[in-house]
Amino acid sequence: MKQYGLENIRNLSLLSHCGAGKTSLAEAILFTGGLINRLGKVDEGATTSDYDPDEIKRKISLNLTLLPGEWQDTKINLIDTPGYADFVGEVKAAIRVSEGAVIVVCAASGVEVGTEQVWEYCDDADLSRLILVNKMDRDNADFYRTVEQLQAKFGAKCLPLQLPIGAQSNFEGVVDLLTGKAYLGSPAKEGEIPSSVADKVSSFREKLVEAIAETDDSLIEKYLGGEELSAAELTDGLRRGVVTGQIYPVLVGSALQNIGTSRLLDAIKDYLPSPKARPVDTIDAKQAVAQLEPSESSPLAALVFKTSADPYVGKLTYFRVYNGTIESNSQVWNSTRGEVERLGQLFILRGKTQEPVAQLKAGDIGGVAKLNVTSTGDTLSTKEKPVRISPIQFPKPIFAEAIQPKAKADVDKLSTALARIVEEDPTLRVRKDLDTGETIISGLGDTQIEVAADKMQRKFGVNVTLNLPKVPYKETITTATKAEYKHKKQSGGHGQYGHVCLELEPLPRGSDHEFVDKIVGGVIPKNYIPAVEKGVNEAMHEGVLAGYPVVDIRTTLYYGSFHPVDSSDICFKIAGAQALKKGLADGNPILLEPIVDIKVRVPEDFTGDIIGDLNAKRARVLGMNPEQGMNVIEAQVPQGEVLRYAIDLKSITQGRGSYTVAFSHYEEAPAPVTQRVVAEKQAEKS
Ligand SMILES: Nc1nc2c(ncn2[C@@H]2O[C@H](COP(=O)(O)OP(=O)(O)OP(=O)(O)O)[C@@H](O)[C@H]2O)c(=O)[nH]1
Ligand SMILES: [Mg+2]
Repeated sequence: MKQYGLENIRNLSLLSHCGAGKTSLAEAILFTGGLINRLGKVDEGATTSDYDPDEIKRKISLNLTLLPGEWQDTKINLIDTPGYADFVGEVKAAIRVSEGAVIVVCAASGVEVGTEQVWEYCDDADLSRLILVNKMDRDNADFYRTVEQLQAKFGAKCLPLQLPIGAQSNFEGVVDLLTGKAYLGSPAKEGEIPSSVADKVSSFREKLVEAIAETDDSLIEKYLGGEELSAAELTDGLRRGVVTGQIYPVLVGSALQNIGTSRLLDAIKDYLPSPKARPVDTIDAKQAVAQLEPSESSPLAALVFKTSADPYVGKLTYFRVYNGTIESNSQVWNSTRGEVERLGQLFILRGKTQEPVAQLKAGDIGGVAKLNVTSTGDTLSTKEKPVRISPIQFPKPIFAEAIQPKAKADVDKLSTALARIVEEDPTLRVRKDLDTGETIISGLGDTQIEVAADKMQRKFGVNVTLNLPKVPYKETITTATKAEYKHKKQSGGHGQYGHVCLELEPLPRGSDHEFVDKIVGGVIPKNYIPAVEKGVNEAMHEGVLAGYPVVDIRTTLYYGSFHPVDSSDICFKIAGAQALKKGLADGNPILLEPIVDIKVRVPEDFTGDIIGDLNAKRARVLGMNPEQGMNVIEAQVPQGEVLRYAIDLKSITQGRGSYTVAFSHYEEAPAPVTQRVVAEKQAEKS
């Protein structure tokens, strides 16, 4: 593939609700551009974009895929993205390196939750948009109904640039309102507009021309004066309208039948902005934001937006060049880390294929293998001008599972595999829970974590099981109590002797544990006191109720005795531990459960359902704040009730809600919870 200048590149993401046909459309685009000679199908696991074995298995996209192509002297860097909500991290990364987007909408399902979501992301990133109403060949497909929905949701700026010829099993082609021509069949043949759509054409063309005229003062004057706008004026005006976000042209087609694809490519080339139109934000050491004008002659500035782990090739790094040129077999400066990075051969990536290139210039996207210091979000630049491009904002994890190696052989490999998986997906985190001892993997949903587990198996040969994390319960006592323990053994020669008396008192929640030494008159010599404390502290790790750590207690050592020959540290440690256990059993122990602060953000009409569900989960609703058609509900809820909240919320709101949780405090668990937890612990033991 030849080198293209800034003006002749289009970087764009395909975005939609899941299953609207992005991957099929990408395949049709590659086929139409002559890059593949067979139109692969998602259902047969044969597309260029969904090449990953996990994608083939699930028949959905899981990763962003680069699919560069050429169309009439323009390089089109197409990025296919997943529609499934768990993989929104990939969507965010793709959007970050795009100037434009094609929003794909299913002609039968219309505007869906995912459509609204990607629209919001495009608003945030200020992306220019084309809308493609896809699947016009499907039963129940309706272009005009879909356009009405688009306008109702996203405004009158969503204006048809094309109209369909026929629909459902009679869908034959598209009419372009600006060229005034029909494009029929696949590959498209130009023809006259059929009489069946002719009357619609003039009214929709009028609306579009008016909107184009409104993008420019001289055009609107001409238009209002009754003059015809020239073809060039219309194209230029529409480009201006798209680039500035004044117009979102609506196109139509069928990815599966490959109808409308070449006209879509024309529209991408003609109307979506080039990299030149979009300066990128940079930050300095003080986080101050500045803008970087895209230019081929400036020093290098490239953003790493994805890292993938290949068990054979190793690490593969995807980057987007904003300024200057990046060369194969060169050295660059990783300005995020402040370190030199050595580059090997650069590639253009298309699905799983890698085409070697000597260099890539500003505006373009490529990849390189086996980098040492670089990870996702880093900027590659020059040491002389070490700019840092604002990194991608990834969503924070909300759903956690405990991950365990299946067999002994998996134990050693687990941590390396986890590290690689997390490097590949910045929306996944791994941590060790110090209370429960479990390794916790967290992300955006259960499917994402299952896919990660599959990947660990396939790529790194590690078999794991996933479970909901254990709830870190704690125990305490409710009444003050005294306990005595004498550890005494006389077995031949040297005996053992340690004797302590403890007083246990409950403390307020959140006090943890205090140990007080009130020994007077040396009834226990000073040098044995630390051993008693150690014994007490160790025994606190495991309560008498269900084996959970004990907190919120003051333990006072007030009396005891010793033996001049038989006493030792170990004897006093045992005595301390045993006395504590006795005291705990006598102090009316209770179970404490962790309570989290939860903030749920949902469209207003779901408020009632959300509150009902939270009440059923024993939550205390603290307040509600309306925020632009959304309602933010704040509550406190036992952690054990919301381990699966990511899944529950998705099903209550069809994916329209989001939430955050943060640990708040511990509270006494109600009797049924205590009984269940104690029974579970006993079952575990026996
Ligand atoms: N009838 C019809 N079916 C289509 C069309 N485009 C896609 N499909 C089917 O719709 C299903 C989903 O298509 P994909 O291309 O995987 O959709 P996607 O948007 O990439 O899906 P995700 O990546 O999972 O979000 C598949 O069964 C396709 O064969 C179309 O134009 N017409
Ligand atoms: Mg897909």
